[in-house]
Amino acid sequence: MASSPISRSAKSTSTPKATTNTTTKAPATSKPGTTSKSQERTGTTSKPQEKKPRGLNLGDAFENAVNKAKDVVKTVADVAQQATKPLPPPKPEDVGQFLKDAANKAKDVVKTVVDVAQQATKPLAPPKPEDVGQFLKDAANKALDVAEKVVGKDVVDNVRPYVDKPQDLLKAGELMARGILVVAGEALSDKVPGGEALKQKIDEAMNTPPPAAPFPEASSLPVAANPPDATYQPTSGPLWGSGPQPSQDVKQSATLGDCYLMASVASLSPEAARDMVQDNHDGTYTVRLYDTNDQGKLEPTFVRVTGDLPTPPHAGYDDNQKWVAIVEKAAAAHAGSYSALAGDENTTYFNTPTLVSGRPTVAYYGPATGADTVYDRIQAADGQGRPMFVGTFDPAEGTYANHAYSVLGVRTDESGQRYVELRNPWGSSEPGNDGKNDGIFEMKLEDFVKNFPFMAVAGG
Ligand SMILES: [Ca+2]
Repeated sequence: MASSPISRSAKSTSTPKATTNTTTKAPATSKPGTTSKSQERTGTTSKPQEKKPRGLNLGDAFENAVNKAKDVVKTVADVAQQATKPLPPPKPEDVGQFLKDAANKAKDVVKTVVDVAQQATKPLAPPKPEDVGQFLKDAANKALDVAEKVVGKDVVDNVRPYVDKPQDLLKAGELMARGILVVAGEALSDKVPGGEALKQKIDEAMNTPPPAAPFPEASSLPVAANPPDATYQPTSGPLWGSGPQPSQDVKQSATLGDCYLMASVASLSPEAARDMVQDNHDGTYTVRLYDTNDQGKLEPTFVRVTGDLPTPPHAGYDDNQKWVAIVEKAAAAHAGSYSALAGDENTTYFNTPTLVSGRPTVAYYGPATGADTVYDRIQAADGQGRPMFVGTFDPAEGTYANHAYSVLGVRTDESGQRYVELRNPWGSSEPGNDGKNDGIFEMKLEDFVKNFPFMAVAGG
């Protein structure tokens, strides 16, 4: 089980195979902001985990389990405190920071629960491991009692069955994390004090355009160094070709697991895509991204890159257009490396709709948010060209596990059946047979909520 819902790269495309150096995880050393994010996350993790010798005796195991269980309760209690503390007067830009904090804490919960699960499932010697199992079960139930006050009974009820199966606590941790992300969504509104205010902030954020951000003169921007974890070749093709058509142009390759970024880019409107890249006509391009600064305020950042692109390619490009590969290169330069874009535990992947649109990202847990709200939110976001993606954990209905898909829109047919339109960022490999293997496919709304419980939407 992967720790991230979205880390899969394309299995098979027309692009060359990955080489070792392009997929090796590299530390993001050249971008202080990226480093500090992972440090923050590490810093909020409850306590350093002790290295344990082989052949634990029950006393040590029990004591460790108690400590870990306490950490679970403490972490969940921290989340509860964070979620229920009085909210300041509405400022849409603060929502992004709140989401980031909530998600980081959720990740900490997952990590702690995973640690507990590992402790619970590894063979214990000497006897009576069932005592430890029972203790862990009780501890998990206590933690869930706390979580229930934060995210609501309906969410926690999804998790409780896993408590009886310690080997599935990892799954429980993931579910809980996704549930806690609902704290940043609408399910919070009628469950905890301050929820209604947060919902208002989300509504405001949804309707607030990104900050105005005209491109600066190219000559005023330094040219960013090529991200270090690729080899490059010069390119001469046009930036746009006949496009942009994001839902056709994006072709995630087999060489990089940045599906969440590619899925977000593919769900941009053509106008938004054209508006985020400027051809400087000197062999360089300026890409406008958005990130939060040290004060948690969302602001534009302009990254100027050359037209040299990785070989073998990451995002696909050809002689007709290369804007997607340019955006990907700028995002990699911003993150410090291409590998920093891959969906691993050091990636704030859910925030990519914000990165490319300038709007705060709201994460939904569909089963708790409800199909009607999910439908309405997709429809509203699509109408405003706001990017969205969904992440999978398990393979279902012909989709891949640990992968991100663009959400392109919704429709209702004559019989009242509602559908969601999705796209695999590979630009191929879709479930069903709609006559065109372009990655775009439809799914019934009820199946969508079931199969894609986690949805990230720019601006909610
Ligand atoms: Ca299709």
